[in-house]
Amino acid sequence: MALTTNKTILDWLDEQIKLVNPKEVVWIDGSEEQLEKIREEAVKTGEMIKLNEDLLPGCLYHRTKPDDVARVEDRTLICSKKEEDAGPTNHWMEPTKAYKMLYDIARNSYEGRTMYVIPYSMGPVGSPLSKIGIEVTDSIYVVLNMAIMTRIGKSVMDALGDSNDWVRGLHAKCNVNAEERWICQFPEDNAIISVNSAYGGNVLLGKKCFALRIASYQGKNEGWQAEHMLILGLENPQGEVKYICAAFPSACGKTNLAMLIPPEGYKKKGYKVWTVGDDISWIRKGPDGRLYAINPENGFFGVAPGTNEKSNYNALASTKKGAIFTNVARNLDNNTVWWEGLDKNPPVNAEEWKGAKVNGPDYVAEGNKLAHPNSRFTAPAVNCPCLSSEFENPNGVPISAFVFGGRRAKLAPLVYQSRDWNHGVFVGATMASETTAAAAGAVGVVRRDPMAMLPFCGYHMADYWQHWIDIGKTLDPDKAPKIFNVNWFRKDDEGNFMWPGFGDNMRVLDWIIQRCEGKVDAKETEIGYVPYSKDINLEGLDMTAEDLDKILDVDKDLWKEEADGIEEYFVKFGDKVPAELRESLATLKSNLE
Ligand code: OXD
Ligand code: MN
Repeated sequence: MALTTNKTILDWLDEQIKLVNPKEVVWIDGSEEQLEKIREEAVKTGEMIKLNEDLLPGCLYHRTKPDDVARVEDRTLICSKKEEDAGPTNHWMEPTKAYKMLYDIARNSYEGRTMYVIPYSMGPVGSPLSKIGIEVTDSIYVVLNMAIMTRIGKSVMDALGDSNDWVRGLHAKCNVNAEERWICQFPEDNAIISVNSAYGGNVLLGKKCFALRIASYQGKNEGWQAEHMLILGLENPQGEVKYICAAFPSACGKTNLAMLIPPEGYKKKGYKVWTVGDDISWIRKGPDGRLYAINPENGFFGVAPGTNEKSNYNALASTKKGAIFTNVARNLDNNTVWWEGLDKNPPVNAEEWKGAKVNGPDYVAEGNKLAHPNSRFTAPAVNCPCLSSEFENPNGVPISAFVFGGRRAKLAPLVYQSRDWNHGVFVGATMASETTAAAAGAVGVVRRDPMAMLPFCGYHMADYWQHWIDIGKTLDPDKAPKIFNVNWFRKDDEGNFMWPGFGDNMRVLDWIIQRCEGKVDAKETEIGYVPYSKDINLEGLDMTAEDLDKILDVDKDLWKEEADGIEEYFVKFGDKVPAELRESLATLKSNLE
């Protein structure tokens, strides 16, 4: 039975039913009873495997098709009426053409199958910062993942009432045919259609499709921001908590930073880090004039390889119950999971991610991977030992600092602060990361990824920069978050990382908060404010102030090359580049003269 009388929803649903032609329609009401029945069915059909009930209670295992293991950026389209509104960094298709193409692919594709209707809320149900979506899907895997990643069910429909402010999402697995796989966003219609995939980022429509691509466009029109940012709270020994939002491209340790465990010395003094979110922030000005952020998600869809007790104790702990593992390896002796970097003992009696039974140690020694490099865990946020008590706060948390970061072997210092908001926007807009050996292609090539939003901005990137500038104009400079850049990845001439990273990044966050509180001075350089090495706490680290100075150094020649690179990058955006960003570039250039 329908969970709503909202006519806009019922009419839309009728159209979807006529299109895909399911054998039955099941509304997901959010009850544990219904979810348990669905889990049982998934296990019965073999779509999911139940893992060891003692070691991983309530956890399920799933494999996707080997050619359906990651987001597909070249098949992800922004379907705005005008191509120029999608901008030069997005793939675009005219909406009428896109709808026709997608309807032709999806038509009758649910034949003999069940249509699940998932009402979900991004953000706490009923919060003024939250938004609602409906995803219809023919995948049980999607239902069970959405049940972890979002708030679902009847209460969501009650909160929406008769409103038309909800995002339409159609997912059709079809034949999971890579040649006809499309992930399409229609920002002007509040609509998403995803066909021929069953992989997380392409099919959990609340995440990248809604919470970033559609929401970034909504935010521009409604005066708020959807950002690819973690949110963490840093508690000092007096019990005061300051919140930071941080954006990093993939493979820069975002989930690890969100769940950081402070070094011993800090822990002893009483410092703590609390996680509000690990991937996405929705940000809006509060009544006191400060910016407030919520995490629209309700779980973590994290990369498994590399996650271990040491690199991210809290993420690992989050996966111990009620989680879903996708494309990792299975240990057949005890029916648990394994991935590269979990520990040094690949299971002997193993099933690799595609399902072949192998001898784990031999298989790994031959240079194979037991888990897919992009294998994932879907873990409920409530499992996270360091989850912030503000996680459910409908008003969000007040943001003291925005942090941008990337992987730069030689260029960016460990940390620097922008001179002001507009310069901070320039720092975010021009951020870049060097490609690693983990991905195909040349290593060490600089890829610009503005605010880490390159694959996620639902409209013209330069208009998005302008939106950042415009937000800044509405803020009292004393209340605006301060903007920083970090680089955990500086290397010496021998190619060794110069900074220990992980928990020790706390030392940098400490400096950032002290800057926000006006408690510490900084050195004015060509690129912004850089710490005096004496002001970064090195207690307990095998590192001298001289070592630190090397990581804080600003190499003028390299920065001149960088400024030229930025100038060249801006050409792509023509006269749409906000004047404030051009000014920042001009200032950078003249500072480097
Ligand atoms: C993610 C991503 O999965 O950014 O969070 O790709
Ligand atoms: Mn992400």
